[in-house]
Amino acid sequence: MRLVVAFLLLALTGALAQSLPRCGSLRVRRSAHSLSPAEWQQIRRVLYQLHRQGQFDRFARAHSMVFDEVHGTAAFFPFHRRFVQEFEDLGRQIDPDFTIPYWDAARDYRDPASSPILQPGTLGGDGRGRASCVRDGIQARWGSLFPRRHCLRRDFNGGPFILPWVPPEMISSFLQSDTQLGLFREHIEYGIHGAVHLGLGGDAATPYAPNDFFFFMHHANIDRLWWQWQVGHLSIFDYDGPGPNGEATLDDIIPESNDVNFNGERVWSTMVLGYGSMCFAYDTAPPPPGRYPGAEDRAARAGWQGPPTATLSGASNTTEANLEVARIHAAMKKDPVLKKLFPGVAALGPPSRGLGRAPPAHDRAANSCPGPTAGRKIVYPAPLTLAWIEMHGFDPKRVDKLYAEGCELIDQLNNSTYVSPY
Ligand SMILES: *[C@@H]1O[C@H](CO)[C@@H](O)[C@H](O)[C@H]1NC(C)=O
Ligand SMILES: *[C@@H]1O[C@H](CO)[C@@H](O)[C@H](O)[C@H]1NC(C)=O
Ligand SMILES: *[C@@H]1O[C@H](CO)[C@@H](O)[C@H](O)[C@H]1NC(C)=O
Ligand SMILES: [Cu+2]
Repeated sequence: MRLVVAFLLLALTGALAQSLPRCGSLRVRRSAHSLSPAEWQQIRRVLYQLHRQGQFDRFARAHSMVFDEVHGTAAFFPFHRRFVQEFEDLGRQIDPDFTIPYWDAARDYRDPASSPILQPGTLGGDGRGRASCVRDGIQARWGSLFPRRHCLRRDFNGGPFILPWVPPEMISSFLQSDTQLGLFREHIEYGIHGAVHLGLGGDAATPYAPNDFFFFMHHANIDRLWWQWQVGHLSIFDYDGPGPNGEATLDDIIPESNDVNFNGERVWSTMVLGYGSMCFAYDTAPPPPGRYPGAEDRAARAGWQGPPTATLSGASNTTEANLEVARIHAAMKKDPVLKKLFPGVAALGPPSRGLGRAPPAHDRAANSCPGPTAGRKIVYPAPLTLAWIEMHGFDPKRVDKLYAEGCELIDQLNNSTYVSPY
């Protein structure tokens, strides 16, 4: 009997008992907003080769094959982390410096079509003509083979515009207040994840979205947010939600297909950046821990360095994130209800601790004519479409409930002294 119990314990904790070697070198994923024209050209050259090799077709097919297993389930985060890394590795065989930039899409949420990432020198804009073919940017006039031969398509969801995405403040609130990874996953998946796919339209709004390189930049960003959540919360090994056999576990196999196969790798091997094959980090997120976290995870985290706002804000721009955090901190003095929505900011104490002095809530930007980004009320994100909800098998009532809560959060901020830097 005792032997059986011991065996069961071993089976349960087996995954966590293992550890992975530290990466010899780390590639640092940077914000796409910070890349130079020359860097975009460098990316274009690598993508051109990957396209010729058929990798885009392969990844589009692979993503379609596992689609139901990796959306609306706990596997959403680990699968996409592993999937993007696999693609990045292929790019590095062509150019050892190749790194997938992340697209901090929330920064562009008010008017996404005017994003610097959707211009002729970057990803290019809306599709043109009857078939909505992409004609500019680093994938101009590309053909795709999956699911059948077609031009790479984009079809913005607001005509020539893209409907608003999710404001960074909302993501900041999720980062701070979601104590369950499962809830955070829902907030991200029904929020910024879906908003960007749907906003671009065309291939981006289908299971074969990897035809469009935006997919990898978008998922690198989703991955950055997951990492921030992992570091900012109780354990970077937190994993819950629907799995292949009921509740998900770290021993689940990462969903794979013949096209992109991970040799039966388990979810746990993706959990810690900087270890095993997860040899990447994010320029504005906390760096990998100094040693592989085990049961003593919390102790390992205590010595963790990073900018104070790194786990409090969904935004990657440190200047803006600092401003956001300081302003929310100032606003919650008058509107204590904000403390529940931003517990991380509330816990900061006087803003002198690492944040710099809080700027007055109503500074020049707030009182002068609103510029293109400053001093305006936050706008609501566009809701997911019913077709998108059905394609993913989400529960529409659940999606609507979380959406309504998000709108309440915006109302709370709009009704406070808070002025958004975005
Ligand atoms: C960060 O935000 C500030 C203020 O909006 C802006 O001036 C700066 O260019 C941004 N930095 C990057 C790298 O985008
Ligand atoms: C807006 O803020 C004021 C003052 O803080 C408060 O009295 C009022 O109830 C708030 N309204 C809403 C809808 O939250
Ligand atoms: C906050 O913004 C939303 C969306 O624009 C708006 O409907 C709401 O009335 C605003 N609240 C305040 C207090 O301005
Ligand atoms: Cu996906």
